[in-house]
Amino acid sequence: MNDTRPTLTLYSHPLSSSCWKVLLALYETGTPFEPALVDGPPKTHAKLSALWPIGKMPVLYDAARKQATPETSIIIEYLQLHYPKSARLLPDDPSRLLEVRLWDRFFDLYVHTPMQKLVADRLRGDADKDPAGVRDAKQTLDTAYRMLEERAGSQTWAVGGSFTMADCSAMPALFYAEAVHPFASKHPALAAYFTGLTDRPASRRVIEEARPYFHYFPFFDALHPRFTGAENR
Ligand SMILES: N[C@@H](CCC(=O)N[C@@H](CS)C(=O)NCC(=O)O)C(=O)O
Repeated sequence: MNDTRPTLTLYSHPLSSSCWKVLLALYETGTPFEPALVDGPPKTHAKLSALWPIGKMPVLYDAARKQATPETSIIIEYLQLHYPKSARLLPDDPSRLLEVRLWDRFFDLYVHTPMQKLVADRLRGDADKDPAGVRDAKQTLDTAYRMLEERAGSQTWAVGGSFTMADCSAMPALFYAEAVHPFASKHPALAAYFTGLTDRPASRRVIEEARPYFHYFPFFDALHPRFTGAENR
């Protein structure tokens, strides 16, 4: 009998912003995979930390190649290399590809990372708070929002007219950033881009799957009711 189970396993959690980035790529391209729930700190998850001792999720395991791939952008590039589907998230043109990589880095380093800093600080005890780090993170976000506002006015997606890896990166970063350090009221073009991102079926799916866990997010009250489901109650 043929084993029809997908060869790809994604070690992930439905609430994790980094996992959303890869889930979006998988859903956008219709690539079959099995999720393996990392319930608790990834560093204490035996299988994940054996595959990637750094202990951050997600990690993709490909049983066909017996290969583990960490780091969201590398996972997406791996998927495009070995599991190419009709929806392409990385353009063939080398100059456009470079631009996609730049904006993918931009969202990871200058939106996602400072957003995570603010979330982590909220979870820390009073003695461990880092006010200077929080101030720096907010400044980085403000600069990023200004740059993105200018950019969003002139194109539909992060890089031109088609949805790419940079948009997979943008969606979770902006989703949680809007709750921890809001941008939408001051940056209309960025807000419109964010609405376009969250309206995609793949985004709706990751949000839906995260909904049972949203109450663990320390800025839960700042999430828009259309995302938590409160709007429909
Ligand atoms: N650079 C990594 C970041 C991954 C990341 O920050 N993962 C978070 C979840 S959103 C994590 O595993 N945090 C647990 C920890 O740091 O212990 C990537 O792009 O994959």
